[in-house]
Amino acid sequence: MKKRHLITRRNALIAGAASVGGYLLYRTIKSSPTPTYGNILRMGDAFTYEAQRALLSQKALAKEYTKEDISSFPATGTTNPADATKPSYNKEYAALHKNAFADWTLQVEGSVSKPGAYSLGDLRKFSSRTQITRHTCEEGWTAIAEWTGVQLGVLLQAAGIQSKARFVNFYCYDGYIDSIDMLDAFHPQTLLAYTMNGKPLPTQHGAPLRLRVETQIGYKSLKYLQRIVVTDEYVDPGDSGWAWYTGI
Ligand SMILES: Nc1nc2c(c(=O)[nH]1)N[C@H]1C(S)=C(S)[C@@H](COP(=O)(O)O)O[C@H]1N2
Ligand SMILES: [Mo]
Repeated sequence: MKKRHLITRRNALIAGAASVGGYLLYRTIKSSPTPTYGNILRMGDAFTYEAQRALLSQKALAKEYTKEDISSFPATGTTNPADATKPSYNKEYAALHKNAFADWTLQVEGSVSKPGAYSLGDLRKFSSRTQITRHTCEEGWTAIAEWTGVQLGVLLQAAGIQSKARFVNFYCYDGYIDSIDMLDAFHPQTLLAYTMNGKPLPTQHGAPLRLRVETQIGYKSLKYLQRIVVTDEYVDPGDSGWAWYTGI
C-alpha cells in the first residue's frame, strides 16, 4: 500500500516555527564568534561548559528510527540535472550520469592541507555510518529513510582541515550553494550519503552523493554534490529568503 504524505497546515506551522527559532539562533551565532575547527578540537574558548555538554550528549543527536518506520519519500526541487528539458540541466552532470558516475569525483578544497578529488570508491573506503532519520521539508512534509555514507567530519579530517576553518561551503551540479558551520559539519549524523534505503542514491534524491544534515531543515541536505570548500567565510544562498541557520 502506498503511504501518502499530505502537506498539512500543522506541519507547515511546525516547520515555520522551526525556522523562526533557527533565525534567532542564527542571529546569536552571528553576534558571537563562530567556532573554528580548532575551537571544537580544544572545546574551549567559544563555548560554555553547558554548550559543550549539550553538543556531546546523546540528546544532541536527531532521533533515529527503525526499518519499519521507513516511508515513501517525495523528491523535490531539482530531480534530475541530466534532463536537458529542465532549467536545472547541467551538461557535465549529464555526462557523468550517462557513465553511471564512474568518472565522478568530489572536490575538497580551501582550508585543508590535502586538497583533492574523491571518487565514490574512495568515499566508500572510509568507515561508514548508517542512520534512519526523518527529513523535514520547509514546505511542510516529512519522510523517513535510511542513509549510509561517510561522516563529513571523517572526510574533513582526512583532508587535513585547518584549525582556523569556520564553515564548509557546498556546491551542487544544479547550481545550489549553501554552507554549514563546524558544529554541524562535525555532528556525528552529518553524512555524505551514497546509499538510500540500501541502494545507491537514486537520481531524483541527489545521485551520486548528497549531504544529510539531520540537525537542520531539509533544504540544507544538498543533493548532487560537486565541490566542498572549507573556509573562514560562509556563502549565503541569499535569494532563497530562508534563514541560513534553521535548526530543528
Ligand atoms: N542540489 C539540491 N539540493 C537540494 C534541493 C535541490 O533542489 N537541489 N532541494 C532541497 C530541499 S528544499 C529538500 S526538501 C530536499 C529534498 O530532497 P529529496 O528530493 O530527496 O526529497 O533536498 C534539498 N537539497
Ligand atoms: Mo524542502
